[in-house]
Parts: sequence; C-alpha cells; structure tokens
Amino acid sequence: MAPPSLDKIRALQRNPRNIRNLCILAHVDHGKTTLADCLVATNGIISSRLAGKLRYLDSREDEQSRGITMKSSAISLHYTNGDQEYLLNLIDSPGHVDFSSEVSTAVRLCDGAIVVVDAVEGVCPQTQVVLRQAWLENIRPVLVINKIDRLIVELKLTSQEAYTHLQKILEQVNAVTGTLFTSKVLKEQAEREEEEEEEEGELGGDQACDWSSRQEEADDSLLYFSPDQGNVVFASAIDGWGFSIQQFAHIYNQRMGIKAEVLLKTLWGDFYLDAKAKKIMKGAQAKGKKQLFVQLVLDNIWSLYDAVVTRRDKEKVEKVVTSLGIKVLARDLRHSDPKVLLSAICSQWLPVSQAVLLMVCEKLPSPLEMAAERVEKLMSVGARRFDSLPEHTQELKTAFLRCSSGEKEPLIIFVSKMFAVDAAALPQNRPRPLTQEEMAHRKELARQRHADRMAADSVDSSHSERTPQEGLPAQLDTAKVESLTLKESRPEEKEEQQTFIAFARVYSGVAKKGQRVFVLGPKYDPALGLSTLPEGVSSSDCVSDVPHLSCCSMESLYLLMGRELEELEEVPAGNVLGIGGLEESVLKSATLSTSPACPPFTPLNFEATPIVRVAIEPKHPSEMPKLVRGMRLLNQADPCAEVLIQETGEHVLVTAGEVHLQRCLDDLRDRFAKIEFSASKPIIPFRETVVRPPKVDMVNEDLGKQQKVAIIHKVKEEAPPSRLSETLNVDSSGLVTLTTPNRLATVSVRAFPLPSEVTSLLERSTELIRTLEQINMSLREGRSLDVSPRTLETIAGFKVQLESLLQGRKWRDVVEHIWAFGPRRYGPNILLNSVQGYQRPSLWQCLAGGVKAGEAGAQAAVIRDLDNSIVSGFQLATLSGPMCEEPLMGVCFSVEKWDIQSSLPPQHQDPLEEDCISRGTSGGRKGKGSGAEASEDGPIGAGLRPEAAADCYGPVSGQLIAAMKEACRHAFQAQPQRLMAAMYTCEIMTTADVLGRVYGVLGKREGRVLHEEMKEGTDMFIIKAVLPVAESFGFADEFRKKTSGLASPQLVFSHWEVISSDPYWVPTTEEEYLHFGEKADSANQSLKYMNAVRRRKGLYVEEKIVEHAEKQRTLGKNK
Ligand SMILES: Nc1nc2c(ncn2[C@@H]2O[C@H](COP(=O)(O)OP(=O)(O)OP(=O)(O)O)[C@@H](O)[C@H]2O)c(=O)[nH]1
Ligand SMILES: [Mg+2]
Repeated sequence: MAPPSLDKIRALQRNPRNIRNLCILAHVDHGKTTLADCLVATNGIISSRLAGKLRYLDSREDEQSRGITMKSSAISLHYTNGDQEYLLNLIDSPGHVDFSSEVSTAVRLCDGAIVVVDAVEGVCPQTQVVLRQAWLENIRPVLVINKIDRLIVELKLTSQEAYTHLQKILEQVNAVTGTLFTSKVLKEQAEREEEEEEEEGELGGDQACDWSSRQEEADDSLLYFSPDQGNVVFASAIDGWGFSIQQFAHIYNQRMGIKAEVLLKTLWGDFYLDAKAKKIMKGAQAKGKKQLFVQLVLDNIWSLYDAVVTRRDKEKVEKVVTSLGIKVLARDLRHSDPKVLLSAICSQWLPVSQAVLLMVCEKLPSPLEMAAERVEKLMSVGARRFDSLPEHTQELKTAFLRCSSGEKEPLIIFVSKMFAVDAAALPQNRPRPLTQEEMAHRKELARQRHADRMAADSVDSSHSERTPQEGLPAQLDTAKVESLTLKESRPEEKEEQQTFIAFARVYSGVAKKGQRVFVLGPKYDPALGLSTLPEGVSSSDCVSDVPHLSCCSMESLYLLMGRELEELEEVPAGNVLGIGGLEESVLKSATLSTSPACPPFTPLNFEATPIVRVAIEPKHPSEMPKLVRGMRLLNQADPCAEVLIQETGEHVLVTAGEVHLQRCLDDLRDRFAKIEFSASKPIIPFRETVVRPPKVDMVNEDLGKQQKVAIIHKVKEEAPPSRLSETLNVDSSGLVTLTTPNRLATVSVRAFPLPSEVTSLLERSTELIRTLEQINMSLREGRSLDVSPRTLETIAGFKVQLESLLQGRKWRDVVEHIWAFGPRRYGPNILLNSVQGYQRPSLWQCLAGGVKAGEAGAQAAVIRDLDNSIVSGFQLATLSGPMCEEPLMGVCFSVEKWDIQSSLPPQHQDPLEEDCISRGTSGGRKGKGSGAEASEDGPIGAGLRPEAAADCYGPVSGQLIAAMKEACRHAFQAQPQRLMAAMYTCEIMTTADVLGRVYGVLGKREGRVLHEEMKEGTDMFIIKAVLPVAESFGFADEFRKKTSGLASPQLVFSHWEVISSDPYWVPTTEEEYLHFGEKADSANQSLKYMNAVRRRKGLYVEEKIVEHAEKQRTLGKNK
C-alpha cells in the first residue's frame, strides 16, 4: 500500500470529527515503539515485514543503539473504517523515567492515549505515572496488553492460567485509575460543599458530568478498562497480532451463529458455553468449566503457538492456515525461523493494527469532543479561577469547544516543546525530484545551449550524440563554476545550522504560513493586555508595551511524519503540527494566539525533578562562546534540561538522570556546540543539618557528659582565632553570642533541629511560602494585594498544619514567632524571633484581616532596616553551611537576644546618653530606628553621623548581616552536624535466581531495601529500595551486568535523608577507643562525601596525607 498523499491528508485535516490526536504511553520497554511500527506499516511507510524490527519512530542514532526512545515524535496516519476515513496524529513517547518530561509534552497535545502494559511485568512505576499524567490532562486512555506471547513462550502458562493472569493485570490498572478517580471525586466533593450556595457551573461533555457528581452517584464505568467495554486490546506487537473482543465476537457470530451482542457481553467474564444446551451460562469458575474467553480465544492462540513455535508441526500448520482461510507464502512456510511463519499467519488472521486502530477511532474522542472542564483547566493559570478571567477570555472557551476552522475564529495554538532538526533536512532545503515539465524544460535548455556551443565551436562535435542529461557537460564551463561556488558557500553553512521546530497543536482557527501571532508568555495577564491594548489590535501591529506579550510570524508549517517533515500552507483546528521560525520568540513552550484575550495555557505537569548536574568546560578555552551558544540551544531543545551558570562561574547542566545526561552531552557535542569539551563528574547535591545530641556512642554504649564536652571543645578550636574570637562567645548550652566588629550590635542565636515532618512540610509548601512572602512584602510596603480567599485559606491551613506538627513545651507559640524562612526566603529552615518583648509584625498578618494588617505594617516600618539585616544574615547562613557550603535543611535558628547601641562607639559618648536599645525594653514601638534616630535626635547626633558612617568596618547594617551569618554558622556548629543525602527510590523486578546479586549490588551502594514481594503467578520478585544519589552513577549498568541484562532499574528522586554517621566523629569514650583505635580511620561515609564536596569547591580539606609513614620507610629499605 502506498503512503497517503499529502493532498489526502490535507483534506482529512479539515474534518475534525474524524481526527484522533493520540499518544502511546507506557513503562519503559513495554513495546510502544514496536506497536507504533505496526500502525505505521498500515500506511505503507514501512514494510509490514519490518514492522517491530525497524522501530521507525526511534529516528535518533542513540535511540536505535540503546534500544530506548528518548524523544517523543509524531506521525500522521490515514485509516479507513467502512465508509469513514480517519486521520490519526500519533505521538510515540519515551517510557524511561529520565524522559518523562517528553511524555508531558506529548500528552498535552492529545485527546486520547494508548496505554501499553507488558503482560508479564504488569503495572510498573512508570505505568502509574503515565496514567496519572493522562488523568491530570483529562485525556481518555485505552489499554493494550502487549507481549502476550511471553506468557506462552517464556512463562509457559496454560491458557487458563493466562486468563487469570490477564484478569489480575486489568485489576491492577483499574486500581490505579480507581485511586485517581476517588481522590478527585473526594476533592470535588469538598469544594462543592464549600460552594454550596454557588450555582452549578456550566457543564459540558458527559465526562465532566460524571466526574463532578458525588462519589456514590458518580458513574465511573466509562473510566475503567474492560474488554467488554471495547477499550482493551490483547496483543503481541512483535508477532504482529492483536485483538479486542469485537473481532472474536464477529468471528464466532459467523462461525457458530451466536449473536454478536451476546458474545460481546459474555466473551470476557465468568461465562461458559454449555455445548448440550447450546447456551452461554454464567458461573464457569464455580462449575469448573472453561471460561468462554479461554475456550474460544486463548485456546486458539495457544494451539497456534504450539503448532508453529513449539512443535513445528507442518501438517497442523497447514490445517490451521486453510481453516483460517489465509494465504501464506511458501517461502515463509519453509523459513527456518518459526517466528516468520507465525507473523505471516497472525498478521493476516488478527492484525494488531486493525484491532488498535478500530479501538482508537471508536473509543477515543475527536478534537470536537473536548470536555468543558479540560478547557477551563487549560485556561486558568495558577491559583486563578476560570470565572475570575476577563469576559472576553471566558468567551474563548466556546472557540475551544467548537474547534472550528472558520476564517473569523481566533487562532489558538499551544507549543509544548521545541525540537531541533538539521536545517538541511527541512523540506524546503531537500533536493526534490523533478517534475515531468521541469525535466522537459531542462532538456530543452540543455539542448539549446549545446546547439549554441556547437555553432560557436564547429570544430568539435563529439558530444552531440549523448543523451541530454549526460549531455550536461556541454554546459560545464558555466554550470560548473556556478555549482562550485554554490557548494562552497551553502551546504557547509547549512550543515552547521540547527533549526528549531515547535511541536504544537491548533485548538481553534486556521494557522497560515507567514501569519503573525501574539506569543503569550506564561505570566501574561489577559486582563492587563485587554486594558492596555487598543480595541481591535491585531498581531500584525507591533506591540511592545505589554509585559509577557510579543509578536512573531509563523514562517513555515509542517506536517510531522516521524523523521520526515512535509511543508503545509495552512493547518486547521484540531491538528498537531510543526511550526518553523519561532526560535527567537519561544524558549520551550508557549501559547500563540491572534487574540490578546487568550490566556497562556497552564504550564505542563513535569513529573521528574532535574537533579543530576555536571559542570562543563571546553577543551580549548577559546571555544567558550561556542559552548555557551550550544548550551543555550540545548536548553531550548529539551523540555527538562536546565542550563545555568553557578555562583562559582561554572557552566552547569542539570538533567533528570544518568541516561538523560548522556543524551544531553551527546547532543551538545554533535549538534549544538560541535566542539570538544569535558564534563565534570556529576555534582551531587547535599544538604547540611543538625540533629539532637546522640544518646549512645558509636558502639551503642550510653553516653555520659563526656561526649557533649568534647563537641563544644571542638567548636571552640575550630573558630577562627583572631578578631572574631574576642567578639564570639559560645556557652555550654549551644547559645552563640556575637558582637559586630564595631561593638554596636550583639546577637545571640541558638540552632536546633526541626522535626522531620516539619521539614518535609516546608519542602512541599515552597510555592505557598513564596506567595506568603510576596503578600507580606506588599503589606510592609503599604500596598494591599488582592489575594484570593482560596490562597488565604491554604495559608491558614498551612499554619494549622505547622502548629499541629510543632507540639510540646519546646515549641510553644513558635509558629506565631516565625521571623522568616530560608534560604531564598522560602527554604526548609526557620528563623525564630525569641527576643524578649520584641513584637515583630507576625508573618501571618495577612490572615488577620485588613485593618490590623495596616497597623502592623506601620510598626514594621520603624525597625525595618536592621530587622532586614538579621533576615539577610539568616538567608546567607542557610544558603551555604559550614560543613561544605551546601544549603541547610531542617534547621531552626532562634534569635534570643538582639541588642543595638546607638551608632556612636561607646567611648565617645556620655554613658547617660548611651541609648542602648535593648529591644526588650524600648522595642520598636518607640518609633526609633537606630539609623533614623541619629538624624532626628538633634544636632549632636546629626553632626556625628558622618563620622559613624565612616566607620572602618563599614555600615552597621552590613556588619549586622555578617555577624548574624557568623552567629548562625557557629550556632550550627555547636550542635551535632550531619549531612543529608538526596535519595532515589527504585523498583526492581527480577527473577529468583539473581535475587542474591541484586541485593549484593544494592548493599555495595548503600542501598536499603524497603520491601520485597513476589509477583503473583510468576517467579518474579519486586524489590523496592532507596539508594543515595551519590552512589547511583553506573548503578544501572552494574546492575545489568551482574544480572545478565535484566530490566534496568528506574531511579526516581524521592527525598532527602540524614546520613547517620557524624563526619567530625573522633573516638571519645573508652569503648570507642577500644573498638576503633586511636586513629579511627575506618570508613566514614559522610566524611568521604563532605571532603569530596569540599575538594570540588576548593575548600580546605583536613586530611592526613602520609598515614603510615613507618610502612613507607620499610618499603624504601627493602628496595
Ligand atoms: N516478546 C515480545 N517482545 C516485544 C513485544 N513488543 C516489543 N517487544 C520487545 O520489547 C523491547 C522494547 O520494545 P520497544 O518498542 O522499544 O519498547 P518501548 O516501550 O518503545 O521502549 P521505550 O521507548 O524505551 O520506553 C524490544 O526488544 C522489542 O522487541 C512483544 O509483543 N513480545
Ligand atoms: Mg519506544
């Protein structure tokens, strides 16, 4: 079959009713790309013999060599079902966890998804993730249970066992959807109760109705996968077969005359065929009968495999072939590989593409059926509610729902990612075959030139007999020069060049080549846009004064055909497309529209957190600009990779995992920078924290006072001896008092650990804390911010949660006294105000209501300057800790005293006038800030001010910042310090025989097994473990080697964990001396990590270099 012509596809694009935008989602290696091959083969783009082997949509070299998909890619397919013709825009996505951002970009553009599950492995971690992603984007999934051949050939299950197994898998998948559904219903129920009085919003689409009803009433039947619903296909993509119940209902309807409707209802389930009564009865299991599905479906497949693969029974095969009424080539019959014969039979009997395509067209929605709920979700960014959007914006909802390509419709496009292609591969740059006329024209030209030449040079006529094409040498003189000049300048340039194509979808209107559109940044506010822009402004006018809004023109439009692109003049609503010429205006994703009322779409849901970072530097320093340019391009081309310049000046690339890192480096080297560079070892992030003093020593003996004393001694030793020591005082309870160099201010700080639940709550709530900080900032500045009641509610909820977690005597009233969070004002550390009597405006003042907040604002203004210095000092201290300059986590700093003297050094001032503002007594309420005071307090103060400002130590506020920072660091060091390591979780599936080795690899890498269970019905074990990120490099490889190529583990960042060993530990008790010896040089994991980080950062590392000098001497003598 020939591939569909471009005209055909253009025509199909105009009929959204018959368009399906879908993606294939699954865990890694469950067979997405193989299945996509089978579908692509139906369009004659690849031969059906190669389907499954070619993995056509894995067009990158590394995808082919590693055998995993790394980029999602799209292809448009044509499918005819009866008299209906469909256009399928199919996107194949990667399953490896490192590339889950690619899945997010694919899912956003689709209306439906094929979820593939491996029949042996069942539901895996990424299966759950993709189901969740599909759910979050409100797209409808259908299920393909793939690799059923493995049940027959590898697990050697009987058909009956296989049925039970398949049932289990379905239950697992449905359990995942069930959880998603219930949580959503519960959430909505809660919301509904709150808004009882509000009128029911407009509901469109059947699904929206279902989902928003109460749980018990909610009809969730559409949601679940069940073969009798027609949304499940059983398949073996590699052998080319697949079926849904429909196919078999049709077959047995013809063969046995049972009604197809009856079969559709009974082929899956506990039904059996009563041969005598010729009836289908219920209760097969109870009566010990074979289920209909086993008898009529699975048995047939099992006996086919038995005949073809296991026994290679030629006669039986021939019988089967004739009974099925199919034709098999003699060549296939004789082939030595039974799989060839099997594919030949199966692909005619039960072609997987038919089953899947039919299901897709019948069960997945067309762009016209987009649920109103989904539109609202797409359009309401952040905490904003749909009904709070401007009227014009709300009107656009109907444009989405209509999905019309009328001329008057506003154009709305969403770009979900940018991908790079070689400029030479673009259709406009591709050499294209000549048409008949062109050929004739060229012939004519050549002939003419030849004739001219003949006339001019009548001596030589030896070329005259050649065919016109070969006759080209006749025009050699001129043509050669032309082509040579062309070759020299152009192709090289083109090869170098990467162009970016936007991966996008039209939601409304028609995208036309060359059209100008608004590019709406993620922070664009349509209300602002509408009020600033003149009425009726169009995107062809240049607008520059609206923030986050720019214009650009779509220079070219493409049809995405896997590795090929086809140029298009226009693309109507409902289609996926590629857009060229946006690289200047769009970084990774964007919303394009002709209407300024259009809101930016909600940002994509990314599941992976980029965590692996490497520093990159060019081999030749002079190539730095090329590297920088290359990294910028890479940043644009990858939805998840981040490129940044660290404080140290290093160029850093942050990726989601090891495989992702490798791909990014390859891309950078071969495509974007095209230079040699070296990448550092992955920079592993750590956090620093303090813990409660341990009760037992390293040999589990109870500790007396001895240990505590030792710790404090150490701190004193470590404190830089010079200037600071005069001003620094650490008391035995860990309270650190520090005076600024000019002796004007003194702070006392104590550090203690936060409960781990609080730390994780703070980690989870960074966005909220940031919002809170913004609100407070504007309150302090006297502005009132319009905060939605919902945000206030969540802040109140957060406060209540904090209060409930911080219980006990030590934490009494702590929440009210929180001064700030840090680092960066939203991190997981707390600064507490325990200064006696200093009534700072509360952090939670926004919750108290307008009037009070204003009052508090006035109070804050009085002391704001130096108050800010304390906060800044705290921010600096938490940003990099004393252990190895990594951020702090889970530490609470409590400021217990804060004294400021007037800005004059005490010796110059009359002791009576010395205004020692102990914040406890005079406080801020007196209305005197120390800075303001100097100028207001009369001539003396004012006169002396310049002198004070010329203080050799710099301005007071700066000194206070530094003092506060140092105080925090010392307070931190006065406690038992620990490192925190980033942890991955991984789920490993393995067979019993290599279980021991799996444990071995995990143990060696400090992994900890959380639980282990046996997968029912198989001999597979599922192990769930956590593993420090620091130990994870090369883990997957080692794992694969040790277990001879079993499925590689998927590492997902999960949390931060305190490493229990103390990096500063030295033996102090007698038992410890006994056990570890004086040197105590047994491996100390956290010291190792800490020193590695310090070395990388160029910090001082205390290490004994010659540890066993006597041994070296002995060696020397023996030589
Ligand atoms: N036995 C068997 N193997 C299959 C089947 N389908 C795919 N495979 C094999 O499974 C492996 C993975 O197939 P892919 O199609 O690359 O899997 P994928 O889901 O695209 O993988 P990623 O894109 O990396 O997530 C390949 O070696 C295929 O040959 C099947 O039906 N039966
Ligand atoms: Mg793939």
